[in-house]
Amino acid sequence: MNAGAVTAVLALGSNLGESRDTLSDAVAQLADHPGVRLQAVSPVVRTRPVGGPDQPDYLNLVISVETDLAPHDLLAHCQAVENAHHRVREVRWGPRTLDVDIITYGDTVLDDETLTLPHPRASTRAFVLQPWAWMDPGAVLSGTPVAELAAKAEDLPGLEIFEGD
Ligand code: A4P
Ligand code: MG
Repeated sequence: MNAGAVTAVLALGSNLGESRDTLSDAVAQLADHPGVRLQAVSPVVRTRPVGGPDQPDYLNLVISVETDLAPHDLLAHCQAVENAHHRVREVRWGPRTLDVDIITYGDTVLDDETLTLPHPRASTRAFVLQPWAWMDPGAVLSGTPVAELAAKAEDLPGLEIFEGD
């Protein structure tokens, strides 16, 4: 790992359009930056929507990257990848072609107008926690094993590995 580089965990979700292709493209685009190196990719999971209006099931996955970018620069990069997929923000928690969230950035704890780290809702969401635990069985979030958090998450029933349509 480069001096000063940090490991970040990113969560991707899509429930509009060709979601499987969107997720693959987005992982490639996230890694296609001189300050970002892909370390690991989770299985793709099909998940029931959490919150928001009545909407289709999601495909979700998690990646870990080694990055030289500062937290807000990494957020800007994630948003540029979202925008490349014509994401339009209309309804909070509503359907989207692509959502990219920063779940953790090293051990950084931060809360300002544009960025909260760790992601404030990640610790209760199986659609983030379960693929993360499969990718990295030893992962810990704010002191608790991610696999333990996943087992308690209300949206765990109904989550399944996506093998393709
Ligand atoms: N922001 C603050 N902290 C972060 C962070 N750690 N990572 C700010 C990314 N963004 C962060 O996000 C709104 C603002 O959050 C951003 O401008 C950024 O400055 P957004 O992506 O524009 O809006 P959103 O995604 O609709 O809202 P939010 O609150 O991020 O929604 P969530 O919590 O991400 O939930 N169900 C399933 N099964 N699978 C899903 O993927 N996703 C959501 C979205 C709801 N239900 C879902 C899924
Ligand atoms: Mg988001």
